[in-house]
Amino acid sequence: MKLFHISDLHLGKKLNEFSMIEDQEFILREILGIIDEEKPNGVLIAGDVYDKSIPSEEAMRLWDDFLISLAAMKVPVFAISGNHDSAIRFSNHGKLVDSTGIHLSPVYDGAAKCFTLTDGGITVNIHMLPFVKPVTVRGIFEGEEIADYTDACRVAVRHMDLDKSDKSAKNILIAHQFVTGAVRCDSEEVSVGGLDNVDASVFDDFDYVALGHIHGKQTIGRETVRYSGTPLKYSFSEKDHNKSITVVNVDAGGVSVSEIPLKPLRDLREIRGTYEELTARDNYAGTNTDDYIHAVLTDENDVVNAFGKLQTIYPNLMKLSYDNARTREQRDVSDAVDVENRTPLELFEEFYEKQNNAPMNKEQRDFVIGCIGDIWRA
Ligand SMILES: [Mn+2]
Repeated sequence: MKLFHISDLHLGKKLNEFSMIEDQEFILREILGIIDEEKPNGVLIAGDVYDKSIPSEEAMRLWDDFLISLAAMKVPVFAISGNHDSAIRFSNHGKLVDSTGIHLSPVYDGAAKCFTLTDGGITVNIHMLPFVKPVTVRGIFEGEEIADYTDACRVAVRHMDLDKSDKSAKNILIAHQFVTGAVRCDSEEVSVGGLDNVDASVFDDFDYVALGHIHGKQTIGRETVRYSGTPLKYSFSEKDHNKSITVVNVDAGGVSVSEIPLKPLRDLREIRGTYEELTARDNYAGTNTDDYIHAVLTDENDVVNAFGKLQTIYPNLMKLSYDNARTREQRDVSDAVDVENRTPLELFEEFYEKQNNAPMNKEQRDFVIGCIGDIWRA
């Protein structure tokens, strides 16, 4: 049996004020194409379908189209809500669409939905636990001691219908939590105080844990506790990520994992060099200049209107920064001493050098001398 595991679609997300909707529509079509080719027995979607608890109309349309296509292909879908989703909006019409093979986690009420798939003598139980907070679980199981996220998940798992008597049946959990040890990146929401982590031991009874929440794909402890990561790069900290679908292969021997790479419409990448280098045709010809770009200029002096000029080559330039002596070392620009005994030029030279980590050149020095002369005369 073969299942696809994806998560964190963040439909409707904007990045540096750029709408990603076209990129998201493209990647969902890619995923549908791969599903059509590979014919998995089911698709697990581990939360954060939407970027906002009140999703945009465009985002809702994308999700609707995606589910309709999957239902038409008769591929069962198991999707849970994440911390970015509104559990109630996400599960709207959930019971109604169950019959189409599209299974959406309802608002957590103490019972995790469970479905059984069988194929070629393999039985898999799929347990769906939407994103939960301690306060949610505490409100349902009042007698239980729940101090943190680990307790909340442990109690939620203990109340699941987990039949371990049938040794041949495999149990899979879909969850959306921050499991201790996971490596974060910049596009995730960090909870205040960072106390949202869950100990992986809570999931020991599952043969595979399909996780969402962390945006870089990774396994935690064992190969079968895994984040699939986002299908697209959602921050420049992910520039070196290779996004993919996680494929969960279940056979009599156990569960193993492989990947199918995903190729985006536009990549998100960093380019680095002097302004002259980045604008030289030889250096950008043959690259996809429509990609989302973070340009790092290494010029020692700021280039006037560099952003606007670079945009004429890289229309989707998102971010511009400098890597030079000034930005590499942030010295303290403290008060000047012995002010009375030094000329205005000397004081300005010291200030300039402290701020830029480099002395003024001849041209700049002459310019300052001119300015000081003008001020003196005025
Ligand atoms: Mn997320």
